[in-house]
Amino acid sequence: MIKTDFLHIHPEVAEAIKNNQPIVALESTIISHGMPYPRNVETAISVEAAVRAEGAIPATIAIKEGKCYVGLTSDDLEFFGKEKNVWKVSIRDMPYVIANKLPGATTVAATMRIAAMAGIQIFATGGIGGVHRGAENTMDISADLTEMSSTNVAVVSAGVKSILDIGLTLEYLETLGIPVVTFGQKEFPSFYSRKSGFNSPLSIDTPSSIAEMLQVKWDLGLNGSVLIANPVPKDQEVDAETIEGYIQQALSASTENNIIGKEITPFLLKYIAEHSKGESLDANIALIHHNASLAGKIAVEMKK
Ligand code: PSU
Ligand code: MN
Repeated sequence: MIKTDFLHIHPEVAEAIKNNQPIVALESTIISHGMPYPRNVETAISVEAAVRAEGAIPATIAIKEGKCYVGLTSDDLEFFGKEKNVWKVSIRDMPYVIANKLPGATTVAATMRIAAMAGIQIFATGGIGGVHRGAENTMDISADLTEMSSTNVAVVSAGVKSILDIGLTLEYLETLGIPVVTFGQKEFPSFYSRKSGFNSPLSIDTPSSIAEMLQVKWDLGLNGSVLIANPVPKDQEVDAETIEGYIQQALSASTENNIIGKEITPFLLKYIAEHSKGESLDANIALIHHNASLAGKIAVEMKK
């Protein structure tokens, strides 16, 4: 039995839970370790507004003072965007960071778990972690995937970033029994690009049909997530070859600098953002808004 004293639910979110209103969870690693200050804080605020615009309540999730916070204040968002000593918290980091009352930004995995503790069923982010290039040697597979195999929170992302091995990530999602649905097109998207070269296992065109599928999955007792891949808007796409160039450089730099473990993903993201002169950052922000809107629509449909 989970001790609920580890949960701190923002009053607005608590009210929404009580009234069975639609809620969308949002992560904080993206704020603390995925984007530079101050655009990270501006984005965190505007993404919450995108959820509200669909008629749902946003619940940004992070860890502080020994508790899992579900719903943050604007001061919290500023803190998590600005503060340098914020832990990147995946599942395995939760007990240490909570026991020691450290500030922690939650990854997709930890955000999902905390959302589930609060009874939230849908979550929007930019990109999920997955199977890294070279994982056949490094075994670097994000805990986001294993978490998605067991926790009943659907995830809207812009597909999988090509810092990962997209083909292996799709294979692993299949192994774990996680349905992958692309919204509105047949091809699985690769974050900055609407293309990836891989067909999406499933494709659905309406938020209501996605909501129905989620309901059926969980009514069947099939635990775990559904990955809802939402292609970046056409006018915000970054050319796949341009990005591949930055990714190759970033991967070489990570090898040269001996970056391993939980540091790899933030290192690659930072490298690409710094070297692509803001183009990738603009696309990143646009697609997070786009994902938050879709998650809001699905959350609203799920409550009908
Ligand atoms: N991919 C992105 N942006 C991100 C992340 C991944 O394009 O901000 C973050 C998410 O929080 C994700 C985490 O859950 O990185 C995965 O980290 P790791 O690969 O160490 O599991
Ligand atoms: Mn890893």
